[in-house]
Amino acid sequence: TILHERLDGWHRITLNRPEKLNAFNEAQHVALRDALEACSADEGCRAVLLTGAGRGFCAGQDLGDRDPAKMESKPDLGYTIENFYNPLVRKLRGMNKPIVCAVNGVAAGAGANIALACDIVLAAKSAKFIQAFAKIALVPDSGGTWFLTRILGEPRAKALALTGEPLSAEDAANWGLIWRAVEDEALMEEAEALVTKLAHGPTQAYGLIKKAIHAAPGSSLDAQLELERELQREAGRSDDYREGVAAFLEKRKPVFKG
Ligand code: LHQ
Repeated sequence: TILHERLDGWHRITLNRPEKLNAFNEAQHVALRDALEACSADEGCRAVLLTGAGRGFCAGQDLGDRDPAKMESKPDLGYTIENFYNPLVRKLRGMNKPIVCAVNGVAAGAGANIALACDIVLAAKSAKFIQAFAKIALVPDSGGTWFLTRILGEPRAKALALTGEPLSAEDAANWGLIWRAVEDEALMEEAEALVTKLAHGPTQAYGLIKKAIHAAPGSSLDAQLELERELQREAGRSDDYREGVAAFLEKRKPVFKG
């Protein structure tokens, strides 16, 4: 259900059910969770690349898995959210190293919102982001209502969620929902270059940067200034800070150990 490659300083995780556009069943959830936990635990892993096999990134929940017509009682989707999607979004956001998402094709339903939970999102120009939920009478989940409203504001968030209309990668980039839309053929090369660069960066500082940025929308300026002070205190004690300054003064490239 997934491919997990341990590369030089970083790991690539590929959702791998291409015949279903990498829609999630429980096995894929468990495999992804295990892979992300392995990335967290591996000190040699300083960045993660998440992508999908085949022509799609992820079509959200595998709807074939749960045909309500075949169910005896009404389903409890809250169970699936609580046990699989919410922990996944928390894991992606909470990972103390950067996660790049290379959206290689359609990202629909929870698949779209899982991409948005990653730190830097690159998408192939042919990819589309679809809040498909309302089409099957559901509500955007996996943080969708939060990400869309925070990033785009109510008007666009509501229109995307209510209509389920696809958003092109280029519009997503122009709207500030993702980092960049790139030519399809260039996607993997660009994503690998980015994740390689991050894998050579000051990993601890990156973790602190994520923390600060995640806290910002819910904080007052005063609270955020205090948080920045504390995080800077921590960053300033790192070997990488010492190396960064030394390299600057010696006019050479820093060698960060993470
Ligand atoms: C699929 C799927 C899919 C199974 C394509 N499942 N097979 C949380 C908690 C619990 C329950 C419910 O949900 C959630 C969160 C959610 O994610 S809800 C949203 C679920 N996702 C969707 O509603 C998206 C459904 N898929 C689509 O609308 C289309 O497939 C998109 C727009 C993604 C792609 O369209 P096309 O490029 O035209 O491809 P296709 O529709 O022909 O799909 C290719 C194959 O993949 C096809 O199988 P087949 O055997 O006919 O070749 C699809 O049945 C299969 N597939 N998505 N979610």
